[in-house]
This record gives sequence, C-alpha cells and structure tokens, in this order.
Amino acid sequence: MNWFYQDGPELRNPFEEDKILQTILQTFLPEDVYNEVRIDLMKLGQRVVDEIDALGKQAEMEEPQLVNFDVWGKRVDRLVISNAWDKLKDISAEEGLVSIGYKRQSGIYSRLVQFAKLHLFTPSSAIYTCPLAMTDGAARLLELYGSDALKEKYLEKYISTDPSEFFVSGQWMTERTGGSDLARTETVARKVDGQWRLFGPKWFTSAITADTAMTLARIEDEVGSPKGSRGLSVFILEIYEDGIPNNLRIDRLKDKLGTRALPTAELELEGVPAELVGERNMGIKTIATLLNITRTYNAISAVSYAQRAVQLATEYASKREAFGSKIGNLPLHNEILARSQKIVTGCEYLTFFTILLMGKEECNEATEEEQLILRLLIPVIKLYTAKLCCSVVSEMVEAIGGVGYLEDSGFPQLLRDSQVFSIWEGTTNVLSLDVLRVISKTDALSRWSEFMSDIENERVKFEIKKLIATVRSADDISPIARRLSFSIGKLSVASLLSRFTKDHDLVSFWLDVEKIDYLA
Ligand code: MFK
Repeated sequence: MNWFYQDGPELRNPFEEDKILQTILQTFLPEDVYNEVRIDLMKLGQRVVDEIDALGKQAEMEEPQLVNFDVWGKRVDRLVISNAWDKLKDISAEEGLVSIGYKRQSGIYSRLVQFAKLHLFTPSSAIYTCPLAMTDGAARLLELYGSDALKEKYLEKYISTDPSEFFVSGQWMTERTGGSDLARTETVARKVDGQWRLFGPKWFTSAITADTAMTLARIEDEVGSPKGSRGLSVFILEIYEDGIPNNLRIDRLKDKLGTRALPTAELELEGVPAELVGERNMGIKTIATLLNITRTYNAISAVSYAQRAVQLATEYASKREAFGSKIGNLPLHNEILARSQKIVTGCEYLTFFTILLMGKEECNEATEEEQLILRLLIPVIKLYTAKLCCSVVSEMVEAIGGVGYLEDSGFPQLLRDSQVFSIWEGTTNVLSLDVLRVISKTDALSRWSEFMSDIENERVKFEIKKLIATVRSADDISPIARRLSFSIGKLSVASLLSRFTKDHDLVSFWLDVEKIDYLA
C-alpha cells in the first residue's frame, strides 16, 4: 500500500529566503559594502543549513548538567556541557559575531553587518546569542570605561576571531531580591590584601560556562558606599581558575521553560577576586551601556525567531495540501501568513534602523538628534519586538497544525525561547519606565517626532502629532508609559516603512494594528 506521508518544512538558506533583510541592507548600506557583505551572508546562511542548525538541535537535546559533588563527597561544581555548545562558541568566533562590531572594517555600517549575521545565526544556535550579547556588552563597557590594563587583558579576547583565544562574558545582576530593582543588591566588594573580593548571592547567571563576568556589588571599605542603586559599582571577574570555580559555588542550574541549552545558574560568591570597572558607585550608569547592547541583541533575536517561524510555515504551506489545494493558497491561511510576514517586516525595519544609529554613534558620527533617537528606540525595540514576535511564533506553531505542537518538529523550542525575550534584560514594564526616563530627562521625544514626521504620509504625521499632544497634556504619564512605548514602536515602524519602502498598504496595515490581534 502507498500510504500518505507529509514532508515537513525545510530550512533553506535564511539569507537567501529573507528578501526583507536583503532590501534593508541594500537600502542602508553603500553598494560596495552590500556587495561584499552579501557573499559573507550567503555563506553563513548556508553554514546555518549545513552545520549550525544541527549543532543547535544537539545542544538542546544534551542539556547542561551540574555535578556538585564527586563520589567522595568533595564539592566540585563541575558542569557537563554538550560538545555542540562548545562548537557554537568556536563558530561564533570564526564568524566574527562579536568582533565585526569592534574591528569596524565597514565603519559606521559594521554593526549592521554584524547584526545581519546574528539574525541568521540566532534561531539555529540554541540561543548561543545570549552569551554573545553579554560578551558584546562587556566589550563595549571596557571600550568606554576600562583601564588600558583591563582592555589588554580582556577586550582583545572578547573580540577575537580565533576560537582558541575567544573569551565569553556573563553578566550577573539579578539576585534573590529580583532583577528589576537593583538597588536591593546584596553582593559586597571587600578589599583583602589589596585585592577586591566579592561576597554574596547571584541568582540568575546565564552562560555560566563563560570565561568572565561583569557584575554589580556594593563596596565595603572605610569609605563605604551609599545605600540604594547609587552605591553600586561594576566589577569584572574570572569565573574559573584552572577549570575550577574560582572562590564561588554553583549551587544549582535553573530548570527553565526555554533556552534549555543555555546553562543558567544560582551562585554564591565566596571571595571571588574581581577588578573595578569604571568609577566607584556609578555601577548602574556604567552597566547601562552593557544593557543597551544586550537589549538590542534581544530585539534582533525576537525578530529572527519570528522570521524563522514564518519562513518555515510559508515553505510548509507551499507543499501541504488540504481541501484540494496547497494550504498556502487557502485565503484564510494565506492571510495569516501574510499578516505575520508584515509584522516581521516592520520589526526588521525598526530594529535594523536602530542598529544603523548605534553603528553611527559608536563611530562618533551620529548627530545629536540621532543619539537621542537611539537612546529612545533601544528600550522601544526591546519591548515591542519581544511582544509582537512572540505572538507571531505562537501563530506559526498553529499554522503547522498538530505537528507544530510536537517537540521534535522544532516549533515548541522556538515558542518557549520566544517567551523569554519579554522577560530577560528588563521586562516590558521596566523598559517602559526606561522610555519614561528618557522622555523626562531629554528632548528625545520631540527629536523623534520631528524625524519620524519628516515623511510624506499625512496619516502617520497626524498620529505622531496626536501622540505628542497626549503626552504634553497628561499630568502624569507614568500610568500610560507602556501604551506610550507601544505607540512609539508602532509609529516608528509606520514612519520608517513610509520613508524607506513607500508601500502604502503596508504602512496602513501598521497604523491599523493597535495590537496584533490574531484572534480575529
Ligand atoms: C538566561 C535565562 C533567563 C531566564 C529567564 C529570565 C530571568 C530573568 C533574569 C533577569 O533578571 S534579567 C533582568 C536584568 N535586569 C535588568 O535588565 C535591569 C532592569 N532594571 C532597570 O533597568 C532599572 O531601570 C534600573 C536598574 C536601571 C533602575 O535603577 P535606578 O538606579 O533606579 O535608575 P536611575 O536612578 O533612574 O538611573 C541611574 C543612572 O543610570 C541615571 O543616570 P544619571 O545619574 O546621569 O541621571 C540613568 O539615566 C542611567 N540609566 C539607567 N538606565 C539607562 C541609563 N542610561 C542609559 N541607558 C539606560 N538604559
């Protein structure tokens, strides 16, 4: 008997498939840079299909384990990690996934090139992008605030393309008191024989396989530190010495909903040697540099997950038959795929535009207006793409049908991981409060409105005007901070699409989407 068997969705070269990414890069990059980069992106896209995707899946299957004691009862805190996870680290170095942003061979466009590569890599990488995000943030922090000695010791390693030299950094902020209100940090830094040593709990430390970590602590010495967040300082430390945890205990690995290949630990620091980075008691302001980088990674990760889910569901719809037709030709199914693609398209434009500004700022070529818009857009892209992309991924699981709900289809992993994007690196509310911080302290909203209104589309201009009027007339905007942030996200997308694509239908779609309502 010839029974029917359905072919599953096929992963194709994600660069070749992502026409929007190609158009965005052609729009934002000079022609010679694009032509050069295109070759590298095609190659990486093929490597994703041929090698990286299988490594990501293997790392997901072989979850990290922690062995706290040896057979004799001695505390060892040894991690057992998939070889695939280590290989993903090597590939990250070889592909320059951090270094491109710092070698700056494409000048102000280097960040765009780097993040385009991250966009292809991320959904196949078992979220190895998380350690890369923290490493990138640590590199920027050292570039801006590190002493020459620290730069020499660590920066070169963070941005190395040689896997045997490449260092990865973690970022430890969250304690049992929480990850949002860092003023309650309990970790202390004490000078012992001229060496800073850290003592205290760190409760969500991602990528505990990292070589170093940036962390916050309150200095305890004869001078002392103020209470609250103004008394925190940033320290850098090496997690292992000769492969053994260096004056710290790894108490437990977290049992997380998603990001399961990523080892996230609970730690007790027991005098780990550390070095101060930047000014004492300026910890929050200093580490904000790192956060702004990791939040940008968060946005590109959310977009890349959603893009991957749409690509796979669209490919599947081109071969799956039901009711006498390919399901991609069924109007309702087609409508959902098209709507999802439009959401991804808007989020891709917004995120890559922000990255373009980031590249300019880091090369000291951003105007004052661009710097302010960048500061405003980073929390906006983080919170906005996290929410939208998670709903897109959820809808694409449904588009695959029952098999999309099965573990080995790969879709549950995309969905589980997507859920973290609105939590780590600051929740939607915390990010909305950051938007408020920017608006109340700077002229960013007016500058944003001027820039985003400099287009032909009258409807977008009108909506921006209305938004500004609402903000100006409110006695207290904190209760509407979240709604305001979403509106800035939506209107930024509409304006950028109007400016760069002239696709009026797409702009109208975005203007009419108050929230992406898949229920109807
Ligand atoms: C891996 C497995 C994951 C599993 C699931 C997820 C687990 C979750 C793990 C986590 O917990 S992730 C959460 C990580 N935590 C964060 O991202 C921090 C979230 N909290 C914030 O961002 C708060 O807004 C903040 C800690 C910054 C509030 O602190 P403060 O001290 O009340 O802020 P304040 O006084 O407004 O700002 C201090 C200075 O920093 C100000 O500068 P000035 O002194 O010059 O005025 C601010 O302008 C500046 N600042 C704050 N945020 C900034 C910034 N500057 C630039 N960019 C920013 N984003």
